[in-house]
Amino acid sequence: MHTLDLFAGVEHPPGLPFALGEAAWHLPGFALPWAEALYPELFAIRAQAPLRQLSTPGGGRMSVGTTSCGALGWVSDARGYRYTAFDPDSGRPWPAMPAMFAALAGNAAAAAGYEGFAPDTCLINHYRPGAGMGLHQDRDERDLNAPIVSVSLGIGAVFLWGGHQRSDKALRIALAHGDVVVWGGADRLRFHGVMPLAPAMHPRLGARRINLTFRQARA
Ligand code: MD3
Ligand code: FE
Repeated sequence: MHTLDLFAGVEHPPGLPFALGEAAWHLPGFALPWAEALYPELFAIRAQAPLRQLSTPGGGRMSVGTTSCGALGWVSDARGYRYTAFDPDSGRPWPAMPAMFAALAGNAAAAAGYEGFAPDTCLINHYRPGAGMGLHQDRDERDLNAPIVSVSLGIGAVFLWGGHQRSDKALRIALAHGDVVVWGGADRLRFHGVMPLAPAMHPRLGARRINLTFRQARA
């Protein structure tokens, strides 16, 4: 499979890709060779653009802490969901996307059959035990043909993989540290979510799960 130029010689870890749908792939362990290199980048991003618990248009508050890197960042408030070029908390541009992040996302997309994936944003979701994400669609991006790449780090989660109606029954998929999910095409607008996390410990990240969601928001 694919090796990253920045990590020449690092083989793809074991784990066969699973098709979740006609255009969606679960790549178990794909990000494991990158994980150690991602931590300091994550630390630097959080220092420039601290995690925050966003308000939702419905009047609630996300249980997940979020921040972004890249040309754009995803934000939510009482007015709705959108991408911005500036972090509303600081007024500064979002931290640049580390080359390592873009390379991991591009390699994972290519492994799932999507060549030329060039994300302009990476949403960083930070879960503590008890945090979760209700069923929703990702539809704030301009080009809904571009795929999305999701990287899971830290403690495990149960991912809800739904259909095209909110009421469709959702499959439950265990996502572990290092797992990558890539989806596009006919699966791009599926409802999905994350069950509230059970208490657990990860040797490197402690009692937290970090999900990196790479998107082409404006491209
Ligand atoms: C959608 N984040 O931030 S993306 C989000 O784990 C979000 O933090 C989740 O959903 C998280 O909007 C997971 C993972 C994902 C995986 C497969 C999908 C989303 C999917 C398949 C179809 C549609
Ligand atoms: Fe989503």
